[in-house]
Amino acid sequence: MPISNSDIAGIFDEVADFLEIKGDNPFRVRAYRNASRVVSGLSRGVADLAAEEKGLEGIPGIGKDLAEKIRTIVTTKRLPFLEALKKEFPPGLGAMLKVRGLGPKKVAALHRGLGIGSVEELKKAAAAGKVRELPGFSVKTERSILEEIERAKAIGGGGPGRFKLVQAEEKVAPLLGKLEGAVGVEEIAVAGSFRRRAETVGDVDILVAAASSADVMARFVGYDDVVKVLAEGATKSSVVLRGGLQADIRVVPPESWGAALHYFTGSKAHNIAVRLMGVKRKLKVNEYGVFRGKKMIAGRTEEEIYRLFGMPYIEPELREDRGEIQAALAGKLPRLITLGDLRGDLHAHTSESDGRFTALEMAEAAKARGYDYLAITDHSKRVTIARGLDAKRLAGSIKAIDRINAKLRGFTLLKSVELDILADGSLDLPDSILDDLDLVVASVHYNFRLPKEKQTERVIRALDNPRVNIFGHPSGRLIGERPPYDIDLEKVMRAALERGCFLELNAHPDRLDLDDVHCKMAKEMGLKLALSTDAHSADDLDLMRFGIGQARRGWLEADDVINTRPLPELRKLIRRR
Ligand code: DGT
Ligand code: CA
Ligand code: CA
Ligand code: ZN
Repeated sequence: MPISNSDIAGIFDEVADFLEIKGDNPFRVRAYRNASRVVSGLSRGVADLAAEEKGLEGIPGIGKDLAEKIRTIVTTKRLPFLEALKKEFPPGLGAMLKVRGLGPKKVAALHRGLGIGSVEELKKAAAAGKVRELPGFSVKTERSILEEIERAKAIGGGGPGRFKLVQAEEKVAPLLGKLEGAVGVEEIAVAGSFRRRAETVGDVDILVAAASSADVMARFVGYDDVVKVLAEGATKSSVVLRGGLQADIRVVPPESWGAALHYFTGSKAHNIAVRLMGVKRKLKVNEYGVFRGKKMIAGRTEEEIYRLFGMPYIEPELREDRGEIQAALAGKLPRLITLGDLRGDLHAHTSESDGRFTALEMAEAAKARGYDYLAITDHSKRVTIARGLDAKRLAGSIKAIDRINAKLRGFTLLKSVELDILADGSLDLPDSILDDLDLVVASVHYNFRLPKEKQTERVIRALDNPRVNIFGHPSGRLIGERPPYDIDLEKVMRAALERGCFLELNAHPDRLDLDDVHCKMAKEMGLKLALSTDAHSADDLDLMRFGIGQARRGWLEADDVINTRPLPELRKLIRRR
């Protein structure tokens, strides 16, 4: 299993952090940061390039020394240089870098000035009022350090111990490839939170049906990417993969496949609810099957188990004990949306702002995915770091899109913008230019710390403008990195419904914003959502699968999502005036 670009980028980032803590030459630090960025942006695997003569030397920003280090990482999966560097510091120092607001410089100051070497020690020192005495720190930074440590615990998702679904997918796909060919394997699936498409997973649970387990088990514990074997047995084992993700495997006899898949898919709450239904009928439900006394009466398939209890099949995304069992019994399960229901994507960036491809390239990529339309939503001027467009540049883009549309057959680029909502709820561009657009997505990118009431009013005021159609990434969270801003989303949803506009379900796996609970809330109040990728490259259009997972967790059907409509219907649906 070759090492991935993101693994290599992660190693370089770590080198840069530790060099900076050490006080090394800033140019050297920058070279590693730059290399990390370059490597993670490459569309080809660095491991492949390393195998070619001069393959690495052609990459901009990768000099001879870095190319050598990449070769070392690719062949040995380690970088002794980094390991030696880390040994110069206490082992808990790396975790301090993950506290938001603490960069290498602050961590270095805390380490040098107070001998702090871990998050625990930092928390104690901050609580004791010692941090404020360091040069460059204040009572305010001390307080925010304490808040951030607490917050990191509270977010959970993506934080210590949990991984985003996209990270788990990257690690699991090649591992499954390795296991699939094993002797005697009849079925293989990833169960657990991964199968339920939860936004983060604690570990991955691989389930195998096989008459004999020896080969598949040997392949699992012997897999290249395993850094630690936690437990090893004939039918179950656990390992830690490179990067820290834990994988569990269970091998079951084929006749128990359905029962085991049901059990290990969970959730635990759903399992308990089903088991209780069994208890009422004097049946035992476990991972081997459903039993009356010693006789197994169901368990080869999941459908068989649900049928036994008078229910149709319940999709994994619904299995959270949030009413799915009652709905199934009443014949009222939703017909969950699928990727194939979508006719277009309503949020995409191009190289005009912070995307990587032109509008034409994005159009071709969207068309190749079977879509009828794609909204080009580059940033507006306030978002300077993304080279946001002013009215004049946007007018230029509009003309360019008209020219592209004149050439495209059976596909339409929608003229749009991701319009920044300013602190007081006014909009970043004048109405006159917005009138020339097909659609406006408005989002918050700054002033996250307003009090809840102010934040809510701010957004609703933006929605008051009849040119606004969609409120983008409504909570502003970044999974595991940034909590939602304080906002009354229910109130915003009602306001959107009254005004004939929509909220976005941003499908990007770092956002998945709205969350599943708010998706369901929207559906129940009759508010439809726009399901969009926020693509910054052509490949990003494929991130839609994460949004579909989230939508399904939120019980959404095709009808609940506006971009399942053919273009003429979509146009009618979003018209406000
Ligand atoms: P995670 O890993 O924290 O993201 O969440 P899950 O749901 O993947 O949980 P995990 O890996 O601990 O266990 C996988 C499944 O196994 C879980 O969804 C349901 C089942 N399971 C685990 N422990 C129990 C239990 O104590 N009772 C029941 N009924 N099921 C359990
Ligand atoms: Ca799990
Ligand atoms: Ca597990
Ligand atoms: Zn965007």
